[in-house]
Amino acid sequence: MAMETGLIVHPYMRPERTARQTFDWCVQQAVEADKIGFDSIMFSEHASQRWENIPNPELIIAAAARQTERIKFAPMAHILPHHNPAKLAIMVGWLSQILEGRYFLGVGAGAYPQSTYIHGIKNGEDTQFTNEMVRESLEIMERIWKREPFFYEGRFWNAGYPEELHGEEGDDQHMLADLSPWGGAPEIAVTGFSAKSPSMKFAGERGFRPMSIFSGLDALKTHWDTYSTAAEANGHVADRARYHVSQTVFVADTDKEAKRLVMEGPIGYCFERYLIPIWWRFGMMDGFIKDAGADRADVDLEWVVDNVFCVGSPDTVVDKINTLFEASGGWGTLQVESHDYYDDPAPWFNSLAMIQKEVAPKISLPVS
Ligand code: FMN
Repeated sequence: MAMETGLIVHPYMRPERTARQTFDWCVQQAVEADKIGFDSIMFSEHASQRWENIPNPELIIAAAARQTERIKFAPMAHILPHHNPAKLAIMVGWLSQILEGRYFLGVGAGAYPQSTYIHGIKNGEDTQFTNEMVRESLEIMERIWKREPFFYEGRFWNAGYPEELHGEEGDDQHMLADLSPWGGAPEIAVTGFSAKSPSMKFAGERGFRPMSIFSGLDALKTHWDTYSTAAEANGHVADRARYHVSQTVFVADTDKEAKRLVMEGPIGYCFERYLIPIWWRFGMMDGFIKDAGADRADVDLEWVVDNVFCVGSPDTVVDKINTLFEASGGWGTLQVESHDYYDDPAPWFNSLAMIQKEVAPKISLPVS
């Protein structure tokens, strides 16, 4: 089976973009990715970052639902400690019904401390309890989706589901709306990041779909080990075909042109000003330096483009991804990191089309 294609939209917009420009670019990408044949598109949820300015992925998903036909959507992820679980369960159920199954649900414990602070959790506090919040929130959501009567008084939230009463013939007041997800329950995905990722363990225990933010081969290997060990211990099959990994990928006709478009375009601009500092701050750069056997002093934008990204002609990108697959064991969906091509989408959409038509069909999971 060939690798599937996805987009992950954070969306890394230049700080001067308006909310309307960001919203339009996100919907435009969903429509184009659907036409090109991408399998999925995910929108992240961040309430604090100027460069990652989607606070409500569900609004973009709803807007794109009517203009797309095949592509599947996911919030990646709803940060569960930042939501009332009953409200979220109802919204997710309704949205997945609107999408008639083209929806899966990403859940997470948190990302940036500023966003967590906005939601009432102080910086510097031991935030381990946010993982407990995720478990409690999911338990509530799953019980609401079952539509059986309960009342739950939890550590963080109270919630319930009422009994459906029997009414008189011709009186519909007793009828409860069915806001459970399409098919009963959505497929759930979890993103892992740190070396000994509790998120990956949780995903494995529950048989959820795993996703890794690419931060070097060691992290990928430990993520899969953690996930598959927890999955097998709990009676789930750990299937690499369900595994999503996000990566920066850009394809053009030649290696030279692809590198120029990345270095001089929106991807280079974003990495210089935002993501290279973030990669240092969150330890991701150390993983890449180790993989390349490089020196910290060597690291600049060009080094990242040559050694970390998958950039080049279709043949070069096929080679780079196949090399990563052989070293890591591979994954089922390449989740391409989206960037701000709002002013000139053509190079970006050309790249996505080449990824779909000329790269993905040539990548298969290694036979184990
Ligand atoms: N999780 C997502 O699902 N989507 C994101 O956009 C996202 N952005 C993140 C950005 C940064 C800088 C960090 C540190 C984390 C981000 N996360 C995101 C959360 C991680 O994927 C992960 O769920 C969290 O860091 C806990 O990971 P762990 O259990 O592997 O330690």
